[in-house]
Amino acid sequence: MNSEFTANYNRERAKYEALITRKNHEKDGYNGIYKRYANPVLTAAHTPLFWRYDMDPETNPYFMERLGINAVLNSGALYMNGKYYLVTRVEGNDRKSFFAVAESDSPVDGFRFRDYPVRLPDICPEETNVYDMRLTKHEDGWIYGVFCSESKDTESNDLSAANAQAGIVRTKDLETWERMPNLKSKSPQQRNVVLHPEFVDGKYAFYTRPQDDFISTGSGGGVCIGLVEDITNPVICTEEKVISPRRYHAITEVKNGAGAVPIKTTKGWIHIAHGVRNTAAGLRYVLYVFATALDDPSKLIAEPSGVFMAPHGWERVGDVSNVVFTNGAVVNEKNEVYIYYASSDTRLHVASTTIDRLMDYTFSTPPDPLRSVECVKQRCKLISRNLEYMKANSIC
Ligand code: BGC
Ligand code: BMA
Repeated sequence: MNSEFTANYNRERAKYEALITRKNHEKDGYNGIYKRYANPVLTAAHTPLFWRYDMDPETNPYFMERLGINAVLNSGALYMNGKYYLVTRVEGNDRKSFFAVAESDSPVDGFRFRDYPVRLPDICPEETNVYDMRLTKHEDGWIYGVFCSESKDTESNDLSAANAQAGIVRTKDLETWERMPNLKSKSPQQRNVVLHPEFVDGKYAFYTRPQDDFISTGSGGGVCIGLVEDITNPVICTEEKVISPRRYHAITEVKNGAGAVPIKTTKGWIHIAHGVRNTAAGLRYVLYVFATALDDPSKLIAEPSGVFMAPHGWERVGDVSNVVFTNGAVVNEKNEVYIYYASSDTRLHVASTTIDRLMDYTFSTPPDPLRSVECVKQRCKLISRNLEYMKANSIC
C-alpha cells in the first residue's frame, strides 16, 4: 500500500471513530422548556468513509473523496425496542438527497449509519429528488415513511421549476421498503405531509400542506388534515381542513408545515411544526407548537404564542442559513422527549424535554394576540401579576 494513501486513511479513520464515539452533553442556556445538546448528533462527517472514498489504493492512490456528502439533516425518528432510529436526509455533493438509517442505544450520541442507504423502490421515473421523511408507527402494524418526492415541472419554461408531491413507503424493519403511489389531493403540490399514527373515523389521516406552486403556498391556508380510505391507493377523500392556519404578521405568515408526527398526551395531540416568514435576508424557518383534540384531531385546542425554537449561534449558518427544521421527535418509556432538528439545512441536532414540560408549555403559554397593542397588554398582565406576587412574598 502506498504511504500517502495509508497515512490519509489512518488519520481520517481515527477522526471518524473519535467523532462517532464522542459523548454529547447539554448545552448552557435555559428556557425551562427544553435543553439543547452541544454537539450535533449527525453531520456529513458521520457518514462512513466507505460511502465517500474509494478504499482501493490501486484506483485511489491519494485516498481522495470520490462521492462527497454535503449535509445530513432533516430526519424522521423512531424509538423502538430500546433503540433510537433516525431516517436521515443525506445530501450528496451532487445536490441529490437520499435516505439513510442511523441507530443508537442513546438518544443523544453514538448514532451510526447502516452500511447501505435506503434503496427506495423506483416507481416514479420523473422523480429527481427525495427528502424529509416522517416516520409513523401506525396502529395498522406498519411503519410508514412519508416524504417529499420532487420532479421537474415539465410544463414550465423555467429550468428550476419543480413539482412537490408526497411519496409513501412502508416497512417493518427499516430495511425493506414497499412503496405506495404518491398521495393524491386536490392541491397541485404538497410538501411536509405527515401520517397520523391512529385511524380517524376508520381512515388514514394525513396532515397536508396544500401549495399552489413549488415554493409559494399561495392560497394554501396552512397545515390541514385529510382522510384516506385505502393506503394502497392514497387519495384524500375528504375536504382538506385547515387545522393550524398561517397568520398575518406571525411566525407562520409565508408558510407553515407539520413537522414531527404528533405526540399523544392526556390533554391532546401535540404537534411540533415549522413556521416561515420572509425577511430582507430571505426566508426564516422556526419551530412552533400547537395541539389538537384527542377525540377530534382536526380541532385546534392550543397554540402557544410565537417561537418554540429558533436558530441560535452557529445554527444560524449553513447551506440555507437562518433555518431550524424538524421532522422527527421520539418519546421513550420514561416520558422523555427528544426532538431532532436540523440547522440551516446542514447538520442534525437534538434537544430534550419531557411530556410534562411539553404539556405545560403547550397548554399554559398564552396564544399570540396578533397585534402589538394586545401583546403589550398581555405582557403587562404578566408583569403586574408577578410584581404583586413578588411583593406579597418578599421576592426581589
Ligand atoms: C430542496 C428543499 C427545499 C425545497 C423548497 C428543494 O429542492 O431540496 O430543501 O425545502 O426545495 O425550497
Ligand atoms: C423546506 C423543507 C426543508 C428545508 C427547508 C429550508 O421547504 O422541506 O427541506 O429544511 O425548506 O430550506
